[in-house]
Amino acid sequence: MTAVRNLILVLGDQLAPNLSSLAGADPACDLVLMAELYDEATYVRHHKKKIAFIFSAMRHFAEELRAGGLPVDYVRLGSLQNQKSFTDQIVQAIDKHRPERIVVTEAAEWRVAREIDQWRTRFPTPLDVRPDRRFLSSQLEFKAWAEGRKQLRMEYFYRDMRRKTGLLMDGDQPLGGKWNFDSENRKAADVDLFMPRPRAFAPDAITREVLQLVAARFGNHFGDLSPFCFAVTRRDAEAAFAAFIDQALSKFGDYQDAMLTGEPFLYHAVISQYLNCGLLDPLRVCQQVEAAYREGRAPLNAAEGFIRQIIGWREYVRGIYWLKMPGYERSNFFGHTRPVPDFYWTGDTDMACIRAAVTQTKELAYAHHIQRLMLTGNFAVLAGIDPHALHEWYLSVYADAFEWVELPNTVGMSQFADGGLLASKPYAASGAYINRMSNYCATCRFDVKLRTGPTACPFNALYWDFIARNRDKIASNPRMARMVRTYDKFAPAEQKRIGDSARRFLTSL
Ligand code: FAD
Ligand code: DLZ
Ligand code: SF4
Repeated sequence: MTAVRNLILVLGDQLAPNLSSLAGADPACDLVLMAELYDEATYVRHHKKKIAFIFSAMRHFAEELRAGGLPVDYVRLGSLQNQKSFTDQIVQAIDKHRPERIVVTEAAEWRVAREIDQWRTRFPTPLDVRPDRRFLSSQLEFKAWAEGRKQLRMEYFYRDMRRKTGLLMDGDQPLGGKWNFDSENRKAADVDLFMPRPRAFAPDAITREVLQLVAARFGNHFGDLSPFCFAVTRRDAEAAFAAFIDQALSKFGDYQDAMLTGEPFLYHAVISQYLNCGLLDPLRVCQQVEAAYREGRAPLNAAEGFIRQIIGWREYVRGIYWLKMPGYERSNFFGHTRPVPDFYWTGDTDMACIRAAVTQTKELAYAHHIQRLMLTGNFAVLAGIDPHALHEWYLSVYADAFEWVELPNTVGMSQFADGGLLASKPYAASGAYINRMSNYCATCRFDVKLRTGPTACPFNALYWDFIARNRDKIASNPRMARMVRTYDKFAPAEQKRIGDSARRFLTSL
């Protein structure tokens, strides 16, 4: 190639052939640039498996583009051409290729979008930033939806998305007569000998090379590198999703909130890492789930529950992120300051539920939603952990963690640090909830039935202490007022025991 017309920068979470930056790309004069960057792998110390997943998926995507005829300048980490950051890499590429224009699909994260925006004034080369059409609601559409509303409740946004996509609709009415079947999705799981497992893929030569690179360069990051079982191509990610539809979707709804010892996946899809980096398309997976429902392969509560997570929650948290950034990442409604405890990294705690969540996070770079929300998230809000430090923890430990989706889930949903913009009440719960939804307590050193004392489940005293500590902030919330009244009915001696138990436990952290 002689003169480059468009230099198309494809980011590590943009591995989709229908990407807006690739539309109209001409193999004769356009060039794709992809780069494995030290700064991106370390701005938080990502789980080793997450780095390996992204690098390997990037390398496979570059091969896919080349097979389709597009030339790709793929810069491997540690190669001579390799720079530390997106900006340094672009400086070098402008110098090397002298493109007429730089084309990129808008970055999903505010940090990267801002970095790219600065190129407009820094470089004479024109910059064409295109919208990310993989999302069903654009940033502008969400802002228009949010404008003038007192409360930004997901449910109303979700109904609009159902109407917009036509998913599970019967004319202008929801199929089955109801928009939301969540009340049917709260069963506790039973031990099931036929529990499905997500499809596992043996590493090919490309992945094996990446695994060696990650072991050598990021060996001191959190998490186990092997076994590595993720899909790293579109074809395999689609096969993993097809297996979910066949084997797990029908129970997805019923057991969405359940937790079970030794069962890290239950009936979850385990596809967020594929959706978030572009290997799976959000609308397409929802259409496949609707088709499974219409063919009688899944009940409505499962199909609706699944589709709501994607066109509802996933789109909604992205909208909130772009509405509130920058600044949202420093929200701290309760003024919490405690550091993230060491056992969030080691799993070394007597609390069986937290130990299970952290251990599987270390092994798999995965925990399902209720483990994130009601175990590690719930513990953090009760223990008063700094939401920003916790946000960095979630952002680094999960293979699916990108700030646009992780931050609102952590700061808004799980920590209530935005004061109730996203969630209508804090997701704070005592041990009784965990005991109802899981079997962790059966093997725990602590007694879930006890409220105070050295053998009592720590969630119990922490829960009531949280209510007492934050009464001024939560008493006016209709969904929390009852808990404040219940605390007020405890005898003063019990209130003192609760405070002492909570303090003793927190001091021991
Ligand atoms: P399933 O339970 O099978 O759900 C199907 C899909 O729905 C998921 O793949 C995901 O794309 C979407 N989804 C479900 N719940 C949510 C949600 N609350 N927000 C956005 N999408 C959702 N999800 C991420 O993708 N990245 C994150 O970094 C992330 N961080 C989180 C941090 C906290 C504190 C909490 C409480 C939740 C977080 N989530 C995050 C949301 C959710 O936990 C994961 O999407 C889900 O566990 C992924 O597993 P799965 O694919 O098996 O999901
Ligand atoms: C998360 C990540 C990692 C670990 N590595 C890279 C990389 O080397 N190159 C790249 O282009 N993107 C990477 N990413 C994704 C980015 O950090 C970032 O999340 C997205 O570009 C979204 O803005
Ligand atoms: Fe967790 Fe408490 Fe149950 Fe132990 S007793 S598993 S700490 S909820």
